[in-house]
Amino acid sequence: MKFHTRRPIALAAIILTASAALTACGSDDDGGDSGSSGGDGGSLSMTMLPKNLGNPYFDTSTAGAEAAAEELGAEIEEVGPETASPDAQVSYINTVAQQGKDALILSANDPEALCDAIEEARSADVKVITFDADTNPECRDLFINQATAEGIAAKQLELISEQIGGEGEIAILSAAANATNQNAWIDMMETELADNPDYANIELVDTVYGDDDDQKSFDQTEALLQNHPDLKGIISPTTVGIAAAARYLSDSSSKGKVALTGLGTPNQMREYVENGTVESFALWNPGDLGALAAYAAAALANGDISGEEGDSFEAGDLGEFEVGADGVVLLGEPFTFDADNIGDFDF
Ligand code: RAM
Repeated sequence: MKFHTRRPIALAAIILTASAALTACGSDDDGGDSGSSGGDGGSLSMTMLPKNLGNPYFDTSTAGAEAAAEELGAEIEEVGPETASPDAQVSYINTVAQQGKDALILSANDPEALCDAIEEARSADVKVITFDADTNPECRDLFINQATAEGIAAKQLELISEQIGGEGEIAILSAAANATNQNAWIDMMETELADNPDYANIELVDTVYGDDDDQKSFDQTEALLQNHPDLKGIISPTTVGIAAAARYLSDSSSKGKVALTGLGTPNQMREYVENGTVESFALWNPGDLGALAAYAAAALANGDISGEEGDSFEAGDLGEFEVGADGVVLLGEPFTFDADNIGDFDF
């Protein structure tokens, strides 16, 4: 696989605007220069708990959080299960409560199942910040949202529609069946498919789950193609799923005939864009998402903000952010990657 070094980006203003956050790539952990910080981090201690370990998306979000923690003078450690299941996350949350950490930053594998453990942690004075995949809002202090669910759903439909000429059968290859983030995006896509006349000739024929496991996602892709011989396109709103589906398609007779889009990391998707399996896909910068979560965690733990709507805090080079309704802080908008720009990104 080819890894491109991120070069100074001289792209059109629209790209810079849409992806201001994307330029601060989170693929290294050198912490950068001393810049503005989100507060006097002091000896804050934080734990980062992704859905599971071994997913490059979360490697990048953790690297972003580590860089932010370094700038804040805070300590951060990453822990997590092998599989993306809620049960597997509970014991890590219990440990954080016992350790009396200042903050827990987690991507939740279930909206409800973690709430008891989180409540224990919060009553032990741990600030709980979800990022990437939320719990029910009342369970946590803040949710750091990568982009609006509407924006993420709309982008994926726009891309698949372009790629299949606005008509035909499509299927979704998702992550785990109870993933809050993917389920919110899928709900929005279903609504948009039903309501938007532009999509009147597109039919969603199946939704399957690869559990953010590479092999299962690969096998589910094969099954989708076998079960739906007229399939024109697949949307995979998970970086694990889209990479596995691209690998399957690129070696199959469906390459170039069945379109594939969704949410992927440029480093995992580069070879499939370059070999013509995939035309375009979308994402945000997971490094920036992790960094923003760490700055928000520090601002809460330091008492700079309480998490009320309208509170604002500094997030280093990412700038100032405001807490919106339901304790949600929004990173930005999804960004589209294709053959013309994929060489500019390294994460
Ligand atoms: C996978 C995970 C993550 C999701 C991305 C798009 O890495 O499911 O939660 O946000 O895909």
